[in-house]
Amino acid sequence: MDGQEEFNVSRRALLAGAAFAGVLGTVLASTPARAQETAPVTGPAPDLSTLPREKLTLVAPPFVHAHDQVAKGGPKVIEVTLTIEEKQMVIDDYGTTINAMTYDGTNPGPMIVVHEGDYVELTLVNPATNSLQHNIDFHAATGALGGGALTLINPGEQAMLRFKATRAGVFVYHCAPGGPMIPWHVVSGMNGAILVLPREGLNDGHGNPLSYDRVYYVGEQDFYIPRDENGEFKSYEAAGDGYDDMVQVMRTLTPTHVVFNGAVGALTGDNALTAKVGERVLILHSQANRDTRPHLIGGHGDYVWNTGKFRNPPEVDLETWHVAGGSAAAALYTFLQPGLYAYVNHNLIEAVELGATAHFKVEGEWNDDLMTQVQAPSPLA
Ligand SMILES: [Cu+2]
Repeated sequence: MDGQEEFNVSRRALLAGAAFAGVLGTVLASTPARAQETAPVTGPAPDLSTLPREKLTLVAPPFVHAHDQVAKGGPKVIEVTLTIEEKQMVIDDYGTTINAMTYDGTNPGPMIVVHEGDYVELTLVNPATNSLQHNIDFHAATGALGGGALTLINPGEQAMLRFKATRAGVFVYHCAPGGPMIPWHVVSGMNGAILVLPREGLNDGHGNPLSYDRVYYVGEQDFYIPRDENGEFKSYEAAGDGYDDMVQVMRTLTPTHVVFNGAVGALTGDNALTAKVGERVLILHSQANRDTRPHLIGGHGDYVWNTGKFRNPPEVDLETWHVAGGSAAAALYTFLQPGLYAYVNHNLIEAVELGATAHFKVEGEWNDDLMTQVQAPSPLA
């Protein structure tokens, strides 16, 4: 299939999806009122020209751009630009590469932070230096395949999407250019997340506000790298060259790598996440394709929104939480002991053999009351 045919196929798939979404919309519109009770109240659209505008400067994960936890004033129009970058990325210590597809050059793409009721005005840029068609599907958005149907752009094009952030939570965004292109782009790294905070900030589900001193974004990624006849990982000149081989690996549903933030070791050693004893750390964890189960070894989740949606009360005191594929979770923890903590996907094979491990380096005073070594390892008495 040549490039143009591929574009046509994906456009057809997309149009079919849009038609389906239209049917679905009709069905949903006729559901009883009761089903609507929990839906967000949107009300009449305000005159957008009267709303203040704010331009975000995004930063590379695991960091998150500066933001207010409690919104100041009313809704705003938040301007964001994401630039699609196709690039070769090294994903492990052996120099294995992938022809990655990224938003802003990183896997995951940058975290975008807004407040419930804000309008997100996203400019998506596909530079002429890229070779493929891309778009963006925001799970936080309503309609048109999450915006995917309105943002499908060829190299050398850009599009602008505006959607209202009506639901508070942390939501995945990802590329979805139609048909078999969708999983290929997602497992080539093309996903990220948006944090839609309640205007009044987070709370514990009993009306008590919760805040954080630090926030980190961990994007988990499953990669499916083809091997040659000797079992060595293959590399390809261009993304399209590896498509057929990668699909074969994808269909086994067995990733060759499961990593945090784009590569084995991206968040360990010198790149370890840092905190101090007593600090409240919010960990946002996305997985755009596959279920996972984060666990902080030697710590807990004080408050965890497993589903990442803030109108649900958080669960407390968790040991491990579940992130459904295609979603993101939020976990708040106050570190109580210093030391090096491993933060893992607690499928320990994926953590240790495939790469899904991060480190938190925590400074502070040790608390003997919480734990002490009563006897160091010594010969049997
Ligand atoms: Cu894409």
